[in-house]
Amino acid sequence: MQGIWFSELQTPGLAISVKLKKTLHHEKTPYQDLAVVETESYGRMLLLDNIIQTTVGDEFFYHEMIAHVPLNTHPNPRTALVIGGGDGGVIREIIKHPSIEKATLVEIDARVVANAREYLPEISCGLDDARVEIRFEDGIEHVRQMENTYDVIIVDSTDPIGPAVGLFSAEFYRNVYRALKPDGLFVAQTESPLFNGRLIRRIQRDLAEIFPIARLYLGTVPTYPGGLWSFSLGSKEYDPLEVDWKKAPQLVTRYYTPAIHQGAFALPPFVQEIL
Ligand code: AG3
Repeated sequence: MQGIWFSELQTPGLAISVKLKKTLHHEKTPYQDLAVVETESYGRMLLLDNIIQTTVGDEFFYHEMIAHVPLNTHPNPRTALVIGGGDGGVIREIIKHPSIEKATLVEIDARVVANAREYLPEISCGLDDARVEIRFEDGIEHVRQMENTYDVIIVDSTDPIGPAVGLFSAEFYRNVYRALKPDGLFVAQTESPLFNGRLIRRIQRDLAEIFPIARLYLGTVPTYPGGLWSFSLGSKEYDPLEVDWKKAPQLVTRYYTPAIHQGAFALPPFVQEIL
């Protein structure tokens, strides 16, 4: 292959390769290796420890699905918390909801936000909204300290390696439950159903023990391992399959629609088997 290619080793036997135009930025932050590159097919791309976090070309699949499913499940979400998500993509989607009064971003690495602001303006543009508060702290600690605070909590983490491991634990989910209002709900990105079945099964079982409603839904994300991605939802009261669509806000989106929302909970047999 001609030119310079970046490859992410997605599993020990599978890589995704993206042709690069140039490297815009590279640094070692206190937490991780960070790079922003310009790709030929997906536009700008954010890498953390050589793992694709997001690209300008396909970020909308992921950010719309992780944000609008929980926000439309709640009939009147006023306060939202994002853990991780320093690129700002989830925040950009959250503030499309007119009911939102405050969106808090808790990101451990300030350099992710700084670089997203500089190099990924299409994704980070919502961070300057007056309703947004950004805190550079550990999401696990933040949730431990909160009680009865948020309508919706969204965990937009990296893969469950290193510092993100705690964001996939039952103890963390119990703290999320406490940090939510009495009718609150939460969603986390939970990796590939094709390659991370055991992890997804364990998370769904943990959530079912903590929340009255625990569900799994799926969305396409072209640059993530397997191309099909999972999201796990825990809810105290509202069922994502019983949204009153007449009352839902009209959103300008590129992937998410009410029909996609409903359909995302239809699990193919190979996914039902892992649960
Ligand atoms: N959060 C990262 C999802 C995991 C991607 N994994 C992978 N490529 N191996 C996305 C951050 C976007 N806001």
